[in-house]
Amino acid sequence: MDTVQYLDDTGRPLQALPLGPEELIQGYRALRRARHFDEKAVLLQRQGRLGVYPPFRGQEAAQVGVALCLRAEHDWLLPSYRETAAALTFGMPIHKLILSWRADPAGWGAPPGVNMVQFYIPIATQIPQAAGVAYAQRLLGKDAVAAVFIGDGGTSEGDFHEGLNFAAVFSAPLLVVVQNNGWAISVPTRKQMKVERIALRAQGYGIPGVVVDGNDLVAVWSVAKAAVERARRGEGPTLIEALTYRVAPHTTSDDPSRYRSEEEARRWEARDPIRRMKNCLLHLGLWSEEEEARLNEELEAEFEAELALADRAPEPRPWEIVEQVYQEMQPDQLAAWRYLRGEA
Ligand SMILES: Cc1ncc(C[n+]2csc(CCOP(=O)(O)OP(=O)(O)O)c2C)c(N)n1
Repeated sequence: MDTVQYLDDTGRPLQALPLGPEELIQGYRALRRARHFDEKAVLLQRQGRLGVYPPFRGQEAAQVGVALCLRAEHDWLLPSYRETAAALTFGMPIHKLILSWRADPAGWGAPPGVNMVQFYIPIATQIPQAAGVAYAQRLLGKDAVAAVFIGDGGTSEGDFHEGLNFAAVFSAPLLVVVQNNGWAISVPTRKQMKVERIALRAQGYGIPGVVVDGNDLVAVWSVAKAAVERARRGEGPTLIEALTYRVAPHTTSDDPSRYRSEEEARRWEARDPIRRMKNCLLHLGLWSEEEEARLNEELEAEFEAELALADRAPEPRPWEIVEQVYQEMQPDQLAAWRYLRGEA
């Protein structure tokens, strides 16, 4: 299968770009904002101010390109734990994301006007749920779409296939974005499947499958745009495979040197999505080092203000741990809740 690509590895356009100057700059700023969050989050985790955190370094374009096609108050985003960049670009406030990765219930749930479901930690359960959310939009007579993300490893799960088949059969307005980052923790993609490309599987469900250079923001954005338009027209789901790489460890608790070569990571770092996009802008005369310095200051100030907001949030109370599972607490939860409150 051909891979959709607009920029070469250094960021030079390979063909006429389908995005205007304003969109290109908006996209670059979103990429930088995501990277800034990720770098800060890893530092906070190292200081013990964040729980276990799954970094996305290297995967910014694959997430940001999709989120930029969606309208937060109209469409739906169902991210896995890896998609903080998508959540941020979609409209989740930074302090909420910080609290979320502190496992503080105050960070869970999206504010009004941001249709995002909390990050999924179990693998692949989000796919059938996203198919349902997307189908519900049709039943409600809206032209809203749902976008769901999964990793290459997650596509080995039954839920992936069930969800895709349901979405295909019911023409649900769904984008299924597989971030193929080469690894499911320590298991390489070649041990997850016998097909060469995950996008080939789309044929088995009777829907379009597209392979895109996941480190090329222009390519991801344009592929996602086409899939969103198709879904809004009522033509059903698209399976997008974004080829990318997890430069960072699987989580802050992982040590990738135990299973992959440093040389592999270095090869991918040379294809960094942010450097490519910056070079593209410089090449087109749309960016300067002064603007870069201003952007850095802006991002730093924004993050510091949001971090202060997160730090001011009240400590979660122990009994909240059982409060948010069911609409009504079950008898054993009620007992635990009373115990934690010191009432039993
Ligand atoms: C149902 C389920 N099984 C196992 C796990 C443990 N687990 C967490 S991440 C992971 C690997 C996922 O790899 P992939 O889908 O490629 O996503 P990536 O982390 O690379 O983005 C596994 C097996 C889980 N969270 N949920």
